[in-house]
Amino acid sequence: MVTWHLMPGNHDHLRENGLWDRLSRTNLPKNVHLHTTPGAVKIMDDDGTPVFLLPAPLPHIASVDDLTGYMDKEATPEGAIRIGMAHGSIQGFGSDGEASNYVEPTRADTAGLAYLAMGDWHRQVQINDRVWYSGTPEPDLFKRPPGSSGTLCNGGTALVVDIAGARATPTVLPVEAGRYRWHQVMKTLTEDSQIDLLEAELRALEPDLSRVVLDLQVTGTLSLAGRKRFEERIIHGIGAAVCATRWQDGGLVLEPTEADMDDIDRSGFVRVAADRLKVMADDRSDQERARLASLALRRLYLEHLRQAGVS
Ligand SMILES: [Mn+2]
Repeated sequence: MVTWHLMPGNHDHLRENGLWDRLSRTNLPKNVHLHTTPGAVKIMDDDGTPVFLLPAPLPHIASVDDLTGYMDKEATPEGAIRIGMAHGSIQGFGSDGEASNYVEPTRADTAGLAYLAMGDWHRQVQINDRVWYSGTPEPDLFKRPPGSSGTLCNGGTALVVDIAGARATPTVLPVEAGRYRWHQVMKTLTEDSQIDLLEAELRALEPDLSRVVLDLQVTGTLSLAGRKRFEERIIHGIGAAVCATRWQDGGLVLEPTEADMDDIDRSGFVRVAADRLKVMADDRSDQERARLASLALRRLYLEHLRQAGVS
């Protein structure tokens, strides 16, 4: 059975009558342990070697002091395996808006820790041989790893850490833990034919599309026929295949072609109206009017296809 050691972080920090008080009053399963105060706690014996956990729980959302500082002087029996647990930022590592609750990157060495388990950053990051961020077990935001050219977002991972002895270098094995796979796809469409390519690309994101949570950001220009195809193949087709979606297609501009206009009508008053809408849609001097005209033109197009029995 897995034994769980839980500790307050910044978003669920310690406070009176808060989450942790409520948790401790419930009948927690025997294999769940809460660590709400700093200090070495013996958690097991490994063939006679005592194993101590040194947690650094967060008493506030943000602390100025390095809460792992106490570990340097915290006594444990000679030869004991010391495992630190902290939540915050190791400075000097991509402070992309995540830097708070600073933890000294050399803490594992100064405090004689076999391993320091870090939380807060959602992606998996190795700081050094003994200090890792495991990453969140499920992704929870559309954020791709820095420098990544792929579409997969952070999170959904865990670490299996094997500690052979008090000062042995731990063996760290990244494992996939997440049920869902979050992908962020950004695309510029300039030709209708690219819709089929985009569909193929999205269908190839994962072998099991029902695990995919998709953020699709599309910009570019499409004809009315292309826009219709985009709705059918991507928004409805892909939307039905994946678990959840976020569409951002506000940057997709409609550029009706002559064929689109002929599909609406070749002549007569409807065509006259469509032509006038097209002129308004192309006139960028009035953005709001252009947007409404474009919307109206799209609806007119779809309505006429529907009435003609094409769609
Ligand atoms: Mn956090």
